[in-house]
Amino acid sequence: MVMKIGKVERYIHEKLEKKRLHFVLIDPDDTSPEVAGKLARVCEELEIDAIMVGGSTGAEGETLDEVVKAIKENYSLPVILFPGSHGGISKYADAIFFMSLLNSRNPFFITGAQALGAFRVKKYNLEPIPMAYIIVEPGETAGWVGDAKPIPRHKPKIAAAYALAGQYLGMRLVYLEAGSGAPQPVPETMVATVKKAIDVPLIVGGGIRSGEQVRKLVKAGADIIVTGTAIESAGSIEEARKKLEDLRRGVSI
Ligand code: 1GP
Repeated sequence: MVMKIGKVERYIHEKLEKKRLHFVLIDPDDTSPEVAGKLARVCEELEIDAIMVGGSTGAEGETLDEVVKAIKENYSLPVILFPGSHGGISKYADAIFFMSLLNSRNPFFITGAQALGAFRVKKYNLEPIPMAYIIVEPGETAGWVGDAKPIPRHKPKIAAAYALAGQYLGMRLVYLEAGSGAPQPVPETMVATVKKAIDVPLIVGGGIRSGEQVRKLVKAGADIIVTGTAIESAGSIEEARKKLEDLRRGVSI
């Protein structure tokens, strides 16, 4: 049997033929459905390429469903789940990053949660997109919760080895994660070393707060940039819009 890639993954690949992408992460644990809906409307207007929904703590059940529904009502591009474990599955999303935290010390985050969630993904007809998830220092909450052995910031080769292993294990995306709210993003040298080692698209997230940082990471080789806190922490929807415009400019350079 030949595996077919799904609609959302095809959309990502087709867009990447033309430009680098910017995904916005909304964490249902920090964002009410009402605010999520408003942020999604801004993402729609600015043509943000996709919205990811998830988090390491509390992004589950009704809280998650209501936020995904509010986003779907205001946003026409893909809504992709970014689960912290098998709890982070919602039938209202379009796709799910079916991710394995490759540098976890705990097999639960490498294959355990995936086994517990697999049949629900099938039942809900969610498009699974296999993704290697690699946590870099400091790793923040995702690193602590996921029991990661975070890649030292000055060891880009270790990150590249994990990324290539992920690709050889069949994962079709690699995500380098500094952790939500990290003081600094993943170092550019690490992004460049990983990009050189792999053939699948490279996602970079955690601690990215300005268009200038986005520009540098894209220049280093990031294909997709993820930002969450920068928008979540904006004082108003108008401020969030300005922040998004700034971040987005970095991707288009
Ligand atoms: C976290 O990489 C994402 O999983 C986004 O991080 O909240 O720091 O933008 P920020």
